[in-house]
Amino acid sequence: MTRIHSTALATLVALALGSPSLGAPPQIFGPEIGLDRFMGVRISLGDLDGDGDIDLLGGQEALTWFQGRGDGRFEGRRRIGPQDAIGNASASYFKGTDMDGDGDLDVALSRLSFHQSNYLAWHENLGADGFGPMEILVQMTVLVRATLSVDLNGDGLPDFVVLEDSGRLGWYKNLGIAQGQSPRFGPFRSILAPTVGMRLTRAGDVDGDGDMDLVSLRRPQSFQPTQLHYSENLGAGVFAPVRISDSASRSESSLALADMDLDGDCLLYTSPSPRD
Ligand SMILES: [Ca+2]
Ligand SMILES: [Ca+2]
Ligand SMILES: [Ca+2]
Ligand SMILES: [Ca+2]
Repeated sequence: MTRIHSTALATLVALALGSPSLGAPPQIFGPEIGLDRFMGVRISLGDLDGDGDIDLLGGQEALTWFQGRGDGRFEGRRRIGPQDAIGNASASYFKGTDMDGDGDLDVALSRLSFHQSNYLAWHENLGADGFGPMEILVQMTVLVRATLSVDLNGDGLPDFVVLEDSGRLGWYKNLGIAQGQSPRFGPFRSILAPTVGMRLTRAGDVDGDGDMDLVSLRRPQSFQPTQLHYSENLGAGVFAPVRISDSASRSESSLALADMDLDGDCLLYTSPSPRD
């Protein structure tokens, strides 16, 4: 993996190219701890039951979660949502996040398909009663490549970021919740015009000013190098014109933004395509 500091796009781009000054990453993780009885390919972490330790949300045939024991191990596989409700199988994206602002982690998810309708949805956290049935929040009429749940306007309510198949990037604002109802969402707000070759988008406070910015991975053609598209959040979900790194020397297939060393910097991690 390539580790990229976030303080300036120039730095970000330089490090994406594999700057020799980077050196080896610090050894910060202990030995691997196995997860029994779980074959899911994607996970999300969060304190779903509010007991102070991290639980594990995983996607397999349906969304399930494991209660954290507080020692890095997990137990008690449980399904998200009732057995007889509309299924969340094949969720393309899922994350434990407080969609309704009541203090507990709900599950935000999306389902993306070339053959069926695309939607953004949630399962409400009902406390001791588990999670409610899946409820669709936004029905989308275009093909969508990727989604994220993140608060872009700083009001404490997670919004949805959507990267459409056309390469158009935008977001749906979480308008909050009326008593006993699901969160309402505003109309699509465009951030980037349709752009060929957009692959995925990640969110993080790249410039350290307290709001969530967006970094997207673009590969215009299969034989061309990858670009990073940086969209700076100017506040309240208004974005500056995109800034592009156009000189990546190799292809990248994945991207993550996180403060892994907890020093307040948002770091950007990329990894090359397995074919390169
Ligand atoms: Ca927990
Ligand atoms: Ca909640
Ligand atoms: Ca918000
Ligand atoms: Ca920011």
